[in-house]
Amino acid sequence: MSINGHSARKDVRDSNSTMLQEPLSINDTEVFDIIKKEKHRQIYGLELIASENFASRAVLEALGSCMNNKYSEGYPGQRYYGGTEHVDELERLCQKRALEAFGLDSNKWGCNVQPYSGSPANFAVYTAIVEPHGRIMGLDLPDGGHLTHGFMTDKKKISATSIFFESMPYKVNPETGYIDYDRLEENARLFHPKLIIAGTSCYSRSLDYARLKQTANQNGAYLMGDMAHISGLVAAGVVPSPFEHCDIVTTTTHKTLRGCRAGLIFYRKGVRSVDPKGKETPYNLESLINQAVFPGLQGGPHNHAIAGVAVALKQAMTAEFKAYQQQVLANCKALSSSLIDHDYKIVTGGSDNHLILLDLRSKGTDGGRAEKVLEACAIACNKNTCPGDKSALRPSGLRFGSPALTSRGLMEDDFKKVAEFIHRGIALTLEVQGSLAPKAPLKEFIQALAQEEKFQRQVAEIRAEVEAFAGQFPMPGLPEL
Ligand code: DSN
Repeated sequence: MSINGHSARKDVRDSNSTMLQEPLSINDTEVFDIIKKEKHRQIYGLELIASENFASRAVLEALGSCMNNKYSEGYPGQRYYGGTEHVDELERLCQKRALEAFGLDSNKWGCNVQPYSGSPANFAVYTAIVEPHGRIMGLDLPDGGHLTHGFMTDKKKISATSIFFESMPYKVNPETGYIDYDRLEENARLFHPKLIIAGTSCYSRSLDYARLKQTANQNGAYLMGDMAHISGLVAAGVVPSPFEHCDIVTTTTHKTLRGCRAGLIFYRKGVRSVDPKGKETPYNLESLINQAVFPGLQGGPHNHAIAGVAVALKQAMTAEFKAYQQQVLANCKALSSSLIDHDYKIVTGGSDNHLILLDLRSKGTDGGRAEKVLEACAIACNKNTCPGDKSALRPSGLRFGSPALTSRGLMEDDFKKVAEFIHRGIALTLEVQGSLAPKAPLKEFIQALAQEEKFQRQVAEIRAEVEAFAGQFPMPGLPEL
């Protein structure tokens, strides 16, 4: 090897080492700058999206660790790769903490911690226990259910759940906003589902799990709880738990549970039923669910995410976490009652959990327009259909949640202030709308908001106050990113 050849190899090694060791701020300023802008948005904005939260520094450190580098298809003790002794230890720890955090006996429950998130977790359960074109009933998306619970429209099957399985939704009563359990029971008698889903994405009341289990039993169906939105509240024991009545429970880990983005599937073990002659039928969920996750649907588990989830689950068992969840409920009630004081209608009249759904029909506007104005004012929330909406294309409501801002330390009085900001944003929405023809499309509304000087002035005024207010509260997470 020539001297030159040697030095060329050394150059390769040095430059490679530089690329591998440089901090993000130097190595990729483009991505770094985008992250900084997003961090600024999170610090100086009001994050009211009900499914979002701020993960802790420890969770983000685990997520950004070397656990990202390891492949480990299979399960602890039975992997398709070598070098898995530490990821085995981590996965077992995460499983143990998952059961402990929800007060579950390991003889009666198991947990698969490998799902990449909530949607894959749900699909894995369907794949495990419902045959192709088998029947599933979940709360309809426009009524507060989730896409993966089987959403389809009159024209199109939207969710893969409705493509590969037969889906019949259940609904809320359009007058009250509460789930119509009687109608669900009637329809289930006709449809004979294999699986009923007890889960929501936008429903501000606790589910009647006992009633849902009764309906499932009448049809020999499994009951699956999807507690993605409320799992932190369940772990803290401040809302009813799905575990008492469900056969299977799925969750994401980044909403009220405040971990990194991932999913969990809890399944029952032991005896499923005993017939009148005393013959026992065992649950067979453990192997079905594990096989559906891997090798059925997924490849290697995201070990860095499992590490982050394990950290979040440890935090979820603390007294501080329980106090946080109690505050999430108190703050949501404060937001709800302040908006009612400002003469807004809240679907079901209030909330038992971390979210509310504001019905803007009586105000003569809709969620799409209000969401745009609030976004311009640095208030993040999302438009949502209200019970009885004729079209999902023009949803009448706005969904607000308290978990994220509660993680930043806001208390009830702060949420009253948040309600005032929302009220000012909606008043501006009405003003912009009033300047246009009655049926002006959303595009025209957005144009008027962005181009009319008087509207921009008001947006800038509200935004400056929101930013000054939000900027006072500490932002959890990594110090720089
Ligand atoms: N995207 C979540 C939500 O906002 O409710 C559900 O997955």
